[in-house]
Amino acid sequence: MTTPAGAGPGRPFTGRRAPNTGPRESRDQTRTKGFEVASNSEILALSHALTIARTPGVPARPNPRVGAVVLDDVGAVVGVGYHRGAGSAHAEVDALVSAGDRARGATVVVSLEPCNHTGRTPPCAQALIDAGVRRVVFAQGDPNPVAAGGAATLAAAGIEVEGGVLADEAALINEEWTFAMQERRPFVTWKLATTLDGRSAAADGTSQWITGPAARADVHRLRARCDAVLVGTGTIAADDPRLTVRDPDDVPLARDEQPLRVVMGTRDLDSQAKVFDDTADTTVLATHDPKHALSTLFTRHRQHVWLEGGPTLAAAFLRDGLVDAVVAYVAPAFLGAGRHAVADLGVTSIDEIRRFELVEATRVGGDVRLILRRETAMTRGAG
Ligand code: AOF
Ligand code: ZN
Repeated sequence: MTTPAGAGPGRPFTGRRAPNTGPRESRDQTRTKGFEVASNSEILALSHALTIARTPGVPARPNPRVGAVVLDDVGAVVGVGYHRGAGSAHAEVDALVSAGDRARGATVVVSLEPCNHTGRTPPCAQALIDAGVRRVVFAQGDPNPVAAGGAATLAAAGIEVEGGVLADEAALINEEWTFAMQERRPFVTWKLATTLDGRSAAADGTSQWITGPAARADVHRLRARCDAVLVGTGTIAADDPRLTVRDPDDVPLARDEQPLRVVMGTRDLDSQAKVFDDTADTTVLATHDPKHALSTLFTRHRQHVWLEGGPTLAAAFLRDGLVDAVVAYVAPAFLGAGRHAVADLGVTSIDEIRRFELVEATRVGGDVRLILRRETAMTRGAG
């Protein structure tokens, strides 16, 4: 199977471009007098912190991946730390522990603005103040309103603070988390498998299999990176899918590692449907409104929805502009009749076409996988 560039462990497969990295004012506010820019050793330490943040095996959700480095006054590394997942120490605290007494008077370089809140752990801003650090350099401003404000707290305590250094690179480490925090809804990736003539089932409704085994294994790999798999009630009735993440031998991941299965719509469901088995958690959202479904999922701490269909649900999301990325598996095959991959979008004229930006085209077994992103003002002008 082809492993695409940009889809290796630790990199969001959907992304190339950094999302916005928080309000501009918060960056300017955090700059204190006398130190206009980060030094070379700080920038080097920051890129080290970004690498540590991506330590393999660290979960990408629900918390961001964060790395930190402690430098003494000649720029030598005296401590490193990273966050290992919700409930464990934040990166700054992990690095302070590793530096011990050498943290006093030191510079702490961290990939995310230190938090200001008591969540699962106490506020890092206070921990940095208590440790007696002299200076803090961070990359991404914290887009999470619950935790933000650490830079101002540090500055008020007399600590030099520099923010926004390598901010775009840092935001890419936690792309979907950043998006969800900023937009107050999960990032949506729509997955479809289609023939060249845009069909996802034959005239009699059969759809297994349009794409080959490599593409199907790829779906499971990418599905595992999301925290919710969303389908409409129509898909449950038509296909009775399991919607779990399974390995190539069809063995499912442990239940607590499975994305939440979400069925939306108001049609009655058979309680014996496979989606209600105990391989993974399942929730039913009795709504047809994509916006409503996404805001409900956001309140349930979902940050990345994998939208699997069917055509009516996909059309509803497309019409509302709520598809952020598309993963399309295209089989070199034709059906000529049968269910379309997407239902009516209300487009009657070519100037209303729903166009995306093509990010990647990769051969996967005997099929092609296209990765598309929402078109932005920047890419529209680029031609
Ligand atoms: C992390 N790791 O290294 C930093 C974080 O409620 P909590 O304790 O889980 O805090 C989570 C929030 O804290 C997170 O959304 C982010 O805004 C902030 N900083 N979080 O998980 C870290 N520095
Ligand atoms: Zn923190």
